[in-house]
Amino acid sequence: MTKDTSQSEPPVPPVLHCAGRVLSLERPVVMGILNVTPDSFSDGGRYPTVDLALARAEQMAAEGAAIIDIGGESTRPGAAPVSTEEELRRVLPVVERAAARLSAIVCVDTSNPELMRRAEASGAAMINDVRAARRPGALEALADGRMALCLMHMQGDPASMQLEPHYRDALQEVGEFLGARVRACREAGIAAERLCIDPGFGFGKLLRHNLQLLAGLARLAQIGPPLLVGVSRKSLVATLLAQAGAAAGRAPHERLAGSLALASIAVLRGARIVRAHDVAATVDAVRIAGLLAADAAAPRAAAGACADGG
Ligand code: 9MG
Repeated sequence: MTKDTSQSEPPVPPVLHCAGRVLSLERPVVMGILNVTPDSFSDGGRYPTVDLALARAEQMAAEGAAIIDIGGESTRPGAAPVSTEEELRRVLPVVERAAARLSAIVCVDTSNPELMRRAEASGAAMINDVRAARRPGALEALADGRMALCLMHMQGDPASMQLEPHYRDALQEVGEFLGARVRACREAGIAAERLCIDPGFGFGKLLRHNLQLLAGLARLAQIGPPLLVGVSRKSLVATLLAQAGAAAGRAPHERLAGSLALASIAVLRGARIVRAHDVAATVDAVRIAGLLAADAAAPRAAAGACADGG
């Protein structure tokens, strides 16, 4: 699963090439979530017009999101698929206006090759694909363009993925899957600098699988591409809170502090991009975790940064 480090090369600063722009990941960044769906689990139906969606994108960018992830198909457990026509109708007008107005990277959360092509033409610079470019035509659509791509692991599909997730060794299998998808992208002609990888917390995983992945994030980070992690408001947060003694059944909007705790742990274990609903709070958490992660890697640099602040 890991990179060959026997020939020691100087460390390459992590970057993501996004349709002609270079996003530095030397410090971890936040990807703000914008669901333009009627049925997403936490914020479905909140942005029914292009103007409302754009206002939310602007707010997240102002709060420090480096990437705005716009999705028109709910991928929550049990969600039904959406037609191509409907997905294009929901997403493209928002992408076009967001890309024209914002300096943040505009990303589209889709597995649909037709939307991938149309998104780039509308100004998107990144695709977030929970199916890791496995739909027929997806690799070709991406290879023909210059957008960055997030390859996420999911066992099964959203309609049935939480019914019976099964792994011999979740960390090993997710790592092998992500490595294989990176190779498939490279063979299709997609440059390594355009890729990031994501273990897909909650996508066909029970609590014990999510915890194995969280514990093993540093190993996944060694596969090569920058690591993206999404835990924001997920049921994993509520389950862990209940196990730790909090009241059971925390609703999605009551999971902020727990989400920040997990995001910070992810950054300390190597995540470079954190996908989140609550951008301002996550930016602060990720800044501190990023500073401490840098400190662990090169103690004197961060110690200097903390010199006059206690
Ligand atoms: C769309 N979506 C929902 N959860 C996600 C996660 O954890 N990672 C990525 N890449 N996308 C997600």
